[in-house]
Amino acid sequence: MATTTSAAQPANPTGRAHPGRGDAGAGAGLDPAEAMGLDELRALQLERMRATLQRAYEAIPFYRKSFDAAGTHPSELRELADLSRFPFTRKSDLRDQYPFGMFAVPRERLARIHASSGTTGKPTVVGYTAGDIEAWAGLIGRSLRMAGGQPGDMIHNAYGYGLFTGGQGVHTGAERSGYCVVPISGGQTPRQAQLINDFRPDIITATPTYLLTIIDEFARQDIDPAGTSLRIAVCGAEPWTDGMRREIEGALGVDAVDIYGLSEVMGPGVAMESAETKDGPTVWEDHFWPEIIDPFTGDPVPDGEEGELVFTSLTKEATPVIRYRTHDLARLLPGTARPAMRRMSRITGRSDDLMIIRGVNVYPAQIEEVLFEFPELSPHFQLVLTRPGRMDELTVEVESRPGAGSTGLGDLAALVSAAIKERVGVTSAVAIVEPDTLVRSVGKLKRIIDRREGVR
Ligand code: DLL
Repeated sequence: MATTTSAAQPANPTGRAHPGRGDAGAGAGLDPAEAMGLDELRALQLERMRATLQRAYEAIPFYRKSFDAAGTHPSELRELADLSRFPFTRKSDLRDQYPFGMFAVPRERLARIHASSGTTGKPTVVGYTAGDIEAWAGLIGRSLRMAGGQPGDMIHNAYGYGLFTGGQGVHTGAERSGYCVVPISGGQTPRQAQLINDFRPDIITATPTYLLTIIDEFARQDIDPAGTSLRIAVCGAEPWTDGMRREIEGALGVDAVDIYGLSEVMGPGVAMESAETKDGPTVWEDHFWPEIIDPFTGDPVPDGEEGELVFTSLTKEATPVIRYRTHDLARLLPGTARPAMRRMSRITGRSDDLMIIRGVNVYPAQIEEVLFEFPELSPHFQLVLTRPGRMDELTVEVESRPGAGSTGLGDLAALVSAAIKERVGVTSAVAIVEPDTLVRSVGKLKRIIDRREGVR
């Protein structure tokens, strides 16, 4: 499948060491599962997978029906590889079971409900028992430690609060792990900059594009972003590239690390990148079993090859998911920060963001990588799709950096367009616009503006 995005390379452009801080690595303070050897981990996963399949089959009519229809039964799982005999779960299945049809526990055992917004139709609803919340909190605690945090640190939490799992998920986990949380949520950007300046937090949690918006706001308030108290940025909830990492690290003087998750599987903290290795998120495999499949045939593909990420929850009580298709494209890589647990590459893209321009598959992250090679261009861009005739056309609208001037921008646009053609293979028009003219992110940014009549 078409992609040019490479795995994250180890990078520490700030070169800042944090004596006495940081991920404990192979040392003290790890959860026992983080330090397990491969055999022990596989045995735990098999035991948990069996129990999950059994519970799903007994308690959720949807799973009983789908296993029966596929001619499988939980007793057929003798080894982990047998999971491939079980059917996938799709987002549409969760929608069809709206609101509580995927719940394995009675209403009275639920401690919380989240839901994904979903741009069309009904939201997907997920539930958590008190035990699920505790497990999630533990994974957030682990993830923050992996990012270089430690109890006592203050977290400025700019993920949105509400039905979205980002804000509340990070909040509960951080609080229970001994951190002090500032629950600012997304939006009110002038106030975000002011509070970071005044409260002096150690860690910021935000989508990478919203963090860019906050960085711009510092400039507007004459605050030097590199002079803030922040040491760590925990960014996720949308695709981002190493170019974006360098931008954020360079502007704020932080370690910027990648946190991955999705509401159907839990929320933030399904996988987390180590600040020491910066080589892609480690999947917390004692709680989630990852697979990569060919998105067209559904066949498993070997580790190291790109395909669609699929997760089976191993411990979830309220809404266990079996072989949930994420639509996220990634590769599974050998463990580094936690040797027995596999890493995932950065998400190359999700099928919802796939643009097919004159037969060429393009994801926004591929364009982002190219744009970061031009120092005159800011990280603010959007992709506009039009269909003036019979063919789709792509226009890359990108802001110049403040101070880049406006002379020669026409030549630059032609160079950028040529670079995109060469690296991504797609023909695009490039429009370089004035600083501060494109819409800013307050959470997950909508990169693609679809102006094609009658499409979608
Ligand atoms: O975005 C959960 C989350 C919150 C993750 C805060 C990280 C930080 P959903 O709203 O259900 O949940 O969206 C899940 O977002 O399938 C990916 O397409 C995308 N996504 C999440 N994390 C990353 C990441 C939350 N680190 C969907 N890189 C997923 C790329 C990500 N894409």
